[in-house]
Formats: sequence, structure tokens, C-alpha cells
Amino acid sequence: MSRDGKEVLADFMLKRAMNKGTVFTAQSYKERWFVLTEESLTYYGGTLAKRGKAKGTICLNNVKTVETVEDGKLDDKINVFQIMHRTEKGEGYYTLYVVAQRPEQQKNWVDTLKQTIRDKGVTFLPKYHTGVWTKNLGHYNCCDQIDRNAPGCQVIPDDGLGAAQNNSTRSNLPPLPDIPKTNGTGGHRPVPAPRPPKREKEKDREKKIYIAAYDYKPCEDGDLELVTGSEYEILDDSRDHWWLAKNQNGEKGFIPANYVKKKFDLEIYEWYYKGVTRERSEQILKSEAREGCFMVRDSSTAGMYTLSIYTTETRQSVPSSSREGVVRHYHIKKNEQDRFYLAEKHAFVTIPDLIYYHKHNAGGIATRLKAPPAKNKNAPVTAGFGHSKWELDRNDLELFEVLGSGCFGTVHKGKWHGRVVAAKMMKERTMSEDAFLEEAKTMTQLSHPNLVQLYGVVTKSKPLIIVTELMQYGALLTYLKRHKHRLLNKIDTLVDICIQVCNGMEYLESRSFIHRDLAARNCLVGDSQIIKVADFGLARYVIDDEYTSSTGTKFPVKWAPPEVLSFTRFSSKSDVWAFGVLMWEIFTCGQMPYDQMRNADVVDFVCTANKRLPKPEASPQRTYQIMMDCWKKDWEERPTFKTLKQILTKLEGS
Ligand code: 6XL
Repeated sequence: MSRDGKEVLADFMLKRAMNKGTVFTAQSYKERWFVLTEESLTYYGGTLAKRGKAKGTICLNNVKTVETVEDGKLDDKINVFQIMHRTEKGEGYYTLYVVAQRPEQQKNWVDTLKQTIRDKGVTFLPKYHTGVWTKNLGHYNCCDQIDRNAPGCQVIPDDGLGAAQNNSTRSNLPPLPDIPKTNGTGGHRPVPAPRPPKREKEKDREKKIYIAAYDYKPCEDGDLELVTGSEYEILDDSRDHWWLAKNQNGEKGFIPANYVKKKFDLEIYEWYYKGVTRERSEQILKSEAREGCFMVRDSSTAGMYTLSIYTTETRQSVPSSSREGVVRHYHIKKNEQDRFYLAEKHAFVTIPDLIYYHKHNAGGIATRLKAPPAKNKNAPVTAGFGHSKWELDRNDLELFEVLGSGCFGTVHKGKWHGRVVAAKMMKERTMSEDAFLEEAKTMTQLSHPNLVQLYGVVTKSKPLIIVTELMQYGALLTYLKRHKHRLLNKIDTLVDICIQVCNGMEYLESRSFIHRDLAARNCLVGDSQIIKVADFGLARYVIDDEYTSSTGTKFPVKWAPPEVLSFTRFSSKSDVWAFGVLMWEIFTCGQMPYDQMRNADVVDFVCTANKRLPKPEASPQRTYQIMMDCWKKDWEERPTFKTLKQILTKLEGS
């Protein structure tokens, strides 16, 4: 890069800190000497009286846009303009915001910068953002796009200084290879050149640098605040859900591991949905219902990716108002050079490069990619409220309406330090509290997207209150019955519900944690049809013979395998039997298994006669076969949840 060439313009102005992960405050602005030459824009420290050391420089060849920001206003500043430029290493774009002292100075800088840059034959991007991208809000305030590299939302105004005109000024020079063909109106080539592949900083790779995907406000001493977009170095990741991290100011503390994503991983992109199935991608994209809304997810083939896009473009010519959108799925393939492509003609070294290209070009797919889903981007649950906090104070808890009640007590909607929760007020003498409390701390550390999170327990006052994640739509059993007519012919959706429960159970199985009462009534439904398993392990602490004895009236006989009915032998394999019955509940949309039969008859039917539940009408043979595998008399022959997950996921992919 050259800083040679004669000085074109020099002024003392304010520079806003780079968008590298800080929250913007008044201190984010620094006084700098800005010096424009024919080759570069350099900013220096020092004072108005004396120019100091160079602090940074932008090669004019890397500049992509120069524009005022919306109304010239940014934070509490006026006369602001922006210079978007590619970084030297080509990792992406940065925008430099400069505050001029007067409107004329602002206009002079914008016009002169544009002219000088265009004189070099540099192509600007066709669009820019009038607003700014804010890290802590994670979006552009002009268009609500949430990817910092999202294309501009506003076409660059035609100022009569278009590229076509520039060519004359350099007619004595050989033609530049990269000058766009213009259409005579000062328009620009619609396709920006693909970005060069990311080059990673080796040091960051070794150092475990992560980026916060959500804000996190610490609730406990020893925890560290997270600011979306900021970088953290992970010092200790030996625990599953709480990692020791250091922020850029050198402060250390515990953070929820699921709130940060590894720098340079696909996961830092808002459009990447790890572990989302085809069916769930459709649910999420359809609930958003925006043309071009898209996500990249893992394919059913391991190590491969699929692009899913919502579009209302169908081949039939239906009026747009009556069109129902569809979700299209495209396998992201790899060519012989190991490059990713959707259409063979356009192959890229990285998936982000491919996405960037298809945001600007349909390139053979149904519609241009716009933005990933914006809804349901709420921060995920944490394993407890702090790295070791599980005993909660009654005074920190506000209680609202009742969600339901049973023999164990009443469950309220509530708030804990402003966070929405469910609070289970336990009826006295229905549960052996001491034994439960001993286990509660371990249970807060069980954390999975398909398990209702236990946050903590109010222990120091009566009644005992169990505080968990809140699930909007209540019990799965009620949900299945209520939506029976919509769900019965949607095999993919029913399989997806099975997969979600299976995922949660696979996690419990991997921790050797037994549920003991898995059934549709003990699963809950949340936003975008997310299903979570609830009340795992609680059965052990119930003090009620009618519930704990296999001959009791409240014992879940219809979900129990022979070895539990005969000698109370609970295991993950007895959970697998119950899962088979739960699949049957799902495929009948909430019918009672062994409908009219009394518990004693069920024991005879299953254990003595060795008979099983019939195939639900809505169930294909292959899903019924899975249920039958769960109901093998010999528990060792039943599949594990790990195997079940593989079988179910393959079904869905087909
Ligand atoms: C020991 C319990 C047990 C079962 C319990 C249950 C079942 C409960 C395993 C037998 C066994 N249900 N249940 O508390 C032990 F303590 C229960 C729940 C909720 C409400 C009432 N009873 C409930 C409802 C929610 C919710 O988000 N949570 C719990 C977390 N949500 C909604 C939303 C809208 N309408 C209704 N409920 C389940 O824990």
C-alpha cells in the first residue's frame, strides 16, 4: 500500500471507533487529522495545532462506498459521513464513520473522496446503508438487516460523477481489467466481485477466541457480562455449560457456553442454523413468511449443508395476495476443487462467499437470498442463572397467572430478575424435599434445547418452589388433541416431534439420567413448535404410594415395560419403551393408549399375552416398526435413543 501521492485534502475531524465489538459511547470518538492523497486516506493523532503519528490508513482501492449517513446524524453527532472499505486481509467490510465540523466540510469530503476514488477506476458497490450497523443491537438501523455484511438497502444516488465519466480522465492509461460496463446512466455492475477467502489469524485459532451471539447480564459474582458481537478468550472450557472467559479489557468470569460462537466458525453467521432439520427449517421460515428469507443448515448427510429458502414465486400465475409461500431446499455441493456451489457455474472457497454471491444474484435458485429469520432469535436458556447459582431467593421472584395445577402443587407464570420463568409451588409432604434438593444442583447443569431447563429452587422459605423455563403452549398431549385435524396428515411434522423428544432423551441417556415418566403429558410445547421434555427425574421424589407402586392407581402402567411392572427395574431402556408409547400418542394425536383397558388388563395384555398397541392409522409402517422396536420384551434388544435418533433422522431426510 502506498501513502505517496500529493495531498488532496486534510482536515481535523472526529473518528468513531471501528465496529470491532465495542459499545459506542462518547469515548468512542477520537479527534484525528484526516489526510487524503491520491492513493490513500490516512488518519493521524495529534492536535489541531500539530499532526501526530499515523493511526491507520485505508487504501483507496479498497473503498466500496462513500456516503453521508442518514440525515448526517449518528449517536449524538451531526455532519457524519461513512467510508465502507474492504479490510486489508479481505475478511469483510469495515465502515469508518467520520464527523465533520460543518456541513460544507462534510459535503466537500464526500464529493472529493468519491471523485478521487473513481479517478482510480475503483467500482463502488451499487447500494449502501444509510444507517449504521450496531453491534449491541446486531442490526442496521436503516433496514433491520442483521448481517453486518448485508448488502446496502439504498441505491447510491446518481450525483453525475458516475464511473463512465471517469474513464475520460484516464484515457491515456491502459484500460483497467475491473472497470464495469455501465449502462450509460451511471449505473454499476450489479455483481460485486466475490470476496477473497478468509485468512485466519493463527494466533486467534490457538487462543480459543469466541464471539458473543447474545447479550448476557451476570446474575452472580464471578460471572462475566457478554455483549453481542464482542470477542472473548476462553480460558477454561472443562465445564459443559459455564466457561471461564476473559473480555477485551482483561476482565475474567464465567459465561454461558451456549451464548458464544467460535470465531471463524460457520456458527457466527446469523443464517447458519446448526442441527435444524428440514421440517423445522420449514416451520421457522414459514412462520417468518418473507420472500428470500433463508438459512443454511446441516444436511441429513453428515458434513454437508443445505440452503433452505422461503419464496412465494411459484410457477403458476396466481395473484400474489393468494399465494402461499413454499420453502425450497438446495444441497450445497462441492466440486472437484473442493469449492461450494449451488449452480456449478458459481463455485466458492467458503460458504459465506457463496451466500454473499447469492444475496446479489439469483444464480439459478428460486429467489435472491435476503435475510435470515429475525424472529425467535431470543437468547437461549442458560444452565441455571449463574455458574453455581441454584438456590434462589423468594424475594427475587414475581408470580403471575396459574398455568396449571396437579397433585404436586400449582405452576405459575413468573419473573425472576425480569426474566420470564415458570414457578412450581410444591404442595407440602408430596415430595421428599431433602433428597430432591441434594440432586437439584446437578439437575440445573443438565441443559439441552429439547429439555425444559431447571433454573433453580427457592429453598430457604416455604413452600419449595421449582423455577424452570416457561413454555408458551403447555403440554404436548393437549397440543396434539387440539391440532389433531391439522396434524394427522402431516407425517413430517409428527416425525419431527418424535425427533425433538428423542434428542432431549438422547442427552439424558448420555448422562445416564433416567426420566421415569416420559409421556406426552410430560412434554411441553414452545414457539415454532419446539418440543421439550419436562419434569425428568422428579418421579423419584414423589411421596405417594398410588404413584410410586406399580400397582398404584397413579402409576404410569401404560408407559411401563415388563421389567418395570414386574420388578421396578428403571433404566434408559425403560425410557425407550415409554418413548415408543409416546410415539404412538403422537401418531394418534393424543389418544389414550390401550383405550378402555384398566391397568391390570394392560399388564396381562403386555406381559402375559405379549401383545402390543396397534399401528395408528396415520403412522406409516416404518414409524410403527420403530415403536415395535421400542417395545421389545427383552430390554437389551431395544434400541438406544442414540440409535433411534439416527433412524428417525434418516426417515425425515427421505
Ligand atoms: C413427578 C410435576 C410430575 C409431573 C407438573 C408433572 C406434570 C408435574 C413426573 C409425575 C411427575 N405436570 N406438571 O408440575 C411432577 F411436578 C405441570 C406442569 C406445568 C403446569 C402444571 N403442572 C407447566 C406448564 C407450562 C410450563 O411452561 N411449565 C410447566 C414449565 N406452560 C403452560 C403454558 C400454557 N398453558 C399451560 N401451561 C409441567 O411441569
